[in-house]
Amino acid sequence: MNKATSVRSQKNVTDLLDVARIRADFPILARHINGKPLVYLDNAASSQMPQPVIDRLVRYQTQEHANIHRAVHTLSEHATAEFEEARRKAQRFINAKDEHEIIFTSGTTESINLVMHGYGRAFIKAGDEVIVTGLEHHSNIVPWQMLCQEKGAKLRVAPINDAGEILLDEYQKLFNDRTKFVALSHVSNALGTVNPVSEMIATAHQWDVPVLLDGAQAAPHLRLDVQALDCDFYAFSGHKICGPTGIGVLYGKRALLEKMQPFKGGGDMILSVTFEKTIYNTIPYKFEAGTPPIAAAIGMGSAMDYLNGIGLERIGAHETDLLNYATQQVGAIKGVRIIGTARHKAAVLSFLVEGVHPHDVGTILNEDGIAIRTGHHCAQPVMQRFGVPATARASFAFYNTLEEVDVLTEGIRKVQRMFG
Ligand code: C6P
Repeated sequence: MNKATSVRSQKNVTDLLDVARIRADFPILARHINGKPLVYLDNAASSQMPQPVIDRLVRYQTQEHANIHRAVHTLSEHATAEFEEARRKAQRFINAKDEHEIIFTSGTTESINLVMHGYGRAFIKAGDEVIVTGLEHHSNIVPWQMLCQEKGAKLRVAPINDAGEILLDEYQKLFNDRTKFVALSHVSNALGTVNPVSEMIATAHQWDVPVLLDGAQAAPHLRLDVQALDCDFYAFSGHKICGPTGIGVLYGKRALLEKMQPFKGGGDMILSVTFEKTIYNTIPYKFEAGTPPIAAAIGMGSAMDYLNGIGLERIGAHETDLLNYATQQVGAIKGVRIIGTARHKAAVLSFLVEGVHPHDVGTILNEDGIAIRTGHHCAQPVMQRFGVPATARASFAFYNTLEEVDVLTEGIRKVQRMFG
């Protein structure tokens, strides 16, 4: 019996998820890379797409495509209905109160930029303060830095400890009368830390400060409930939840969205236009200028159906098993250091192999068909905090197996052998 099988029988993972059946839904997982079976462990960058989602996209493109919200012909009315149904799927996926609180964007990055422009530029002024944390992806730093530069506001950063957890005391101490916004990751992409966001939101709300959650790395792994979280904004991407690229969601509380400025001007975001004055459309259309990514939105809705069909709880449980097993196996290799050891983590294992640059680790693993990400993971401040330029990062999805963790572990040993 190999190591993975013994762990699996101990943990009864197969009772939770029929991974073999699930893998059969993902054509790309049958590929060989460099003559070896693909071991895809770069899911935090982008997850793979199952056949039902691919089929949905093909059906849309071959049978249903037309522009939406514009014409009375059958195809346009049908495409409009499917697009709006995708909005309701997104609403249910995160348990938003109202479908009008769901804005389709091109992804997490655009969602955050929309809030920066629509809310930040309208309501944050010189001397105000915006809080982020030391765990953020550049997408949740740079827009707020740009805003602060433009307005003469101040960016304040909640620090993290050596495990990669936000120091809650320090976070709380940052609040004062000048604090006007908090932007915070739900799950860190570089380390996998799951942040105590409910507690952090409650603190911000005591000061009457709205909170945006960057959910890019939470949406694939956790059952989301924006009403229970009571966040003011929530952002995530379709391509990390087995959907297409070029689509994402911004959730915002109705009252906030209604008082925000549009992000982009153009068709569909207006009720009327004259050369003197434009009256903007109602939410969410006010924020969806131009022809949206219709196929991608419908495809993302189908991906949400697929994940719901398996169950986010079962997905999360299997990924926890994978992460625990990987942490144990990779962590046991002499000369390997795990970066990010928070008590509460999701699906991400960042590590360093002593004496080997992470890019070399990634290149050698790729020779054996193992896909991981190496670099700063668009989170340079996290790297700076740990005093490293880069890490190697394995990130898991529900279709990964314990046997694949063994292949990774053996791959890392091979890297060490090659570097003596
Ligand atoms: N992180 C990763 O490999 P977009 O590119 O807009 O879909 O998502 C941006 C983004 C924002 N926040 C977090 C926490 C993220 O992880 C990401 C994307 C990928 O970690 C690509 S850099």
